[in-house]
This record gives sequence, structure tokens and C-alpha cells, in this order.
Amino acid sequence: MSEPKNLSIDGKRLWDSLMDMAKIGATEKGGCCRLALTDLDKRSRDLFVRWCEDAGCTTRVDKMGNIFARRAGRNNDLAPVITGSHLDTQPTGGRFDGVYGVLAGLEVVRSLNDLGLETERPIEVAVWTNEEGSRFAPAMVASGVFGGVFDLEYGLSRADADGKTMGEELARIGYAGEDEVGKRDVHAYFETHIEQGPILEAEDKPIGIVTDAQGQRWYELTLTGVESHAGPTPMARRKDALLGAARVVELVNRTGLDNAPVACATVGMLNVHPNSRNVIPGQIFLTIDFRHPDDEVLAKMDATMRAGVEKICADIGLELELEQIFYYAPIHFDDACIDAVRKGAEECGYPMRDIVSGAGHDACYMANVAPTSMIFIPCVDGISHNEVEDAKPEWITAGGEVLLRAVLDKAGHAV
Ligand code: HGY
Ligand code: MN
Ligand code: MN
Repeated sequence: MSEPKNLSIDGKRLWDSLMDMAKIGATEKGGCCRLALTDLDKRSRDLFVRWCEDAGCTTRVDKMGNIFARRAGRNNDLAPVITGSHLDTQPTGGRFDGVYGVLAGLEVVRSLNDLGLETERPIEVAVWTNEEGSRFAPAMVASGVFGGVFDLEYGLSRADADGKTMGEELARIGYAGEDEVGKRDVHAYFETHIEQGPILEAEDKPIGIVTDAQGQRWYELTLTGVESHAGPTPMARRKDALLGAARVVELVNRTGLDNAPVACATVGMLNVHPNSRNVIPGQIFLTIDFRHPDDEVLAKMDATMRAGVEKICADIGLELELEQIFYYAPIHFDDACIDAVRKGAEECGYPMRDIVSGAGHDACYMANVAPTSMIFIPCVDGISHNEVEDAKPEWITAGGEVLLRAVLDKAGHAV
């Protein structure tokens, strides 16, 4: 199918929409804090829905709060091409993680309207609930329900630190939709996202052709020792849970380093109880995040960690509770979708390279139910999940131009 004439997006409009959206939950250091299903998340959702309806879309919401803004095609009985990402952020998040993929999808719709282009298939722009897994663990819960990985009851019952569930919070902010989650045909899914790492910028490549995503394992651990007085308790008699946690942190880091250069291993959360300066800590809650593109290595890291933690707890006399709360195997995306992205980048003449995603994305679960791939653009200094997260306008535009072409490749269009 030949490319329509004058195909292009409006990069300034996309950038301006990103900056307008970034005002919702703006932080002093220039980032965004819009935790899933908070009032700020609601405000960002409401703004997105308004913009989509202004662009002639109809919007629907499913029982996990996923939003789908549909631009009709010539034949609306055909399965749609969907593109999107997430609006929720980390507590110290940036202006681009997730929201760029949502608004790049909206920009495709706006540009097709400007071009007067009718597609064969309908196009939908998706907002996935709770991609980050920060307020509600695990990550990518709602796309996971859509992708058939989690059941609806599991998704709605995920609770935050205050015991509020996703189901309750969806109802509170008015996004507890009626539609079944998933269980419908999707012709193709594309997600545009910042790389969140240093490779594309270092190689001066504005486009990453995402071929794969590494696998992940998330764990929650509780180490229980004995709280006691920091003064009279002899060192030899202590069951110091924080000492145990310190050794676990070292073990996790060592496990990552021992599987270099691509393994990633992180202790992101650590809560000390009772967290009083003159009490020997009696209980620690901590989390572990393992990632690797090879499932066998990920399994080896799992085994090394479990054996090591058992020994640490035995040596100090701590009780251990260890639960793996999240796992998905490394993913290879759909070759035809990868080719559509590559062709789009070639048509635009952008320097590009194949890349494996270090981060998880809703696309990782969409790959279960639809031909899926991703488009990466660089981010400044490779930094993300940080308020200083930044991207250059020319990168933002490049990703949108490639997305427009990839979506058209799959949605079909009259010349
Ligand atoms: O953890 C991740 O990779 C994603 O940001 N949820
Ligand atoms: Mn993201
Ligand atoms: Mn993220």
C-alpha cells in the first residue's frame, strides 16, 4: 500500500499537549507525581478523554479503568489497531514516562483528522490503569487483566499501603467502567515510549526498534528478629532484622553483578520496624526486583537469592517470609509489527537501532493477545523514574512520525 501524501504529525502540538498534561501533578523539581487512581490521575484521565472527544473519538472504559478512545474506520466491524500507554507515574516521576505513548497516540488521531485520512480499521488510543505498580503492586495490573494474565477479581483487589483497593479507588474517581476487560480481537498494538536508559542518546539514534523486553521477577520479603534495647543487649545475643536486610541488599546487588552485563537487581523498598534509634530493629519489609532477557538466567538469579537469604536468616536467627509477587518471561515482540515500525522509521529517514526493553510496559502483556511491538525514543542522560526525566522535542516528533506510519500500515487507508 503506497504511503499517502504529506504524511506528518504536528510535533509542536504533541509537545504542547505533553506540557499541558505535565501540569497535573507537577513537582517542584520539574517532574510529575500522579499515582494511580488518585485525584490527580482522575484529572489527567478527564483531560485525555476531553481531548479525544474534541478530536471526534468515542471513549469507553472497562472494569479495570482502562480507557479506549476510538476513531472510527471505514469498516468498524474489523478489529481495531490500538496504541497507547499509561498516565500514572512514579512518586518522583517525569513528564514523559507513559504519558508520551498516550499523547503520541492522540497526535496520530489528530493528524489523521488534519490529513482527512480514513483508515480501513478503527483506531483506538488506550490508557492502561496502574502500569507503574507503585501505589498498587504489581505493575501493569490492568493490561495484565486485558492480556489474560490476571483475573478481574485479582486486579480489582490489589490494595495500597492504606488498604484501599483498586476497585474502590476506580469507583471513587468515576472510572469503574462497564466493559469487559479484554476478551476482544485486537488487530495490532503499538506502544511508543522513552527508552528510560542511555543507549539511544549515546548512539545519537532518535528511534529504537524494540524487538524484545527482558523478563522480570518481583519479590516481597519480611525478616523478623527480636526488637530489644540498643544499650543492654549484648551483640552476641541480638537477632537484628536490619543486619539481615543489609546482607540481603548486598546479596541482591552481588547477584546482579555476577550476571553482568545485562542483569538488573534492585532493592527498591525497605521499611524498618519500629524504626527507633535506640531499638534493635525487630522486623524489616523489603522488595527485590530482578530483570534479565534470558529466562534461564532469571531463574538462576532466583535460586541464588533464595539460598542466600535462607543462609543469612539462619546465621542471624531471623524468621523469613518470601513471596514472589510478579513474574513474566522475556518477550519477543511480533515480527510483522517490528517491521512496520522499521519501515516507518526508514520512510522518515531516522537513524535507528534494534533494542531490548529494560523496563516493563503494558505492551509486554498486550503481546499475549495481539501482534505487538514498541517504538523507543531517547531520554536525556538515559534518566527516568526521576523528576529530571527529559526528552528533546525532535525526539518526541520522531517517535510520533514513526507511530503514525506503523499504525497506518496495520489499519489500512485509502490513498
Ligand atoms: O518497572 C517497570 O519496568 C515499569 O516502569 N513498570
Ligand atoms: Mn512506562
Ligand atoms: Mn515507569
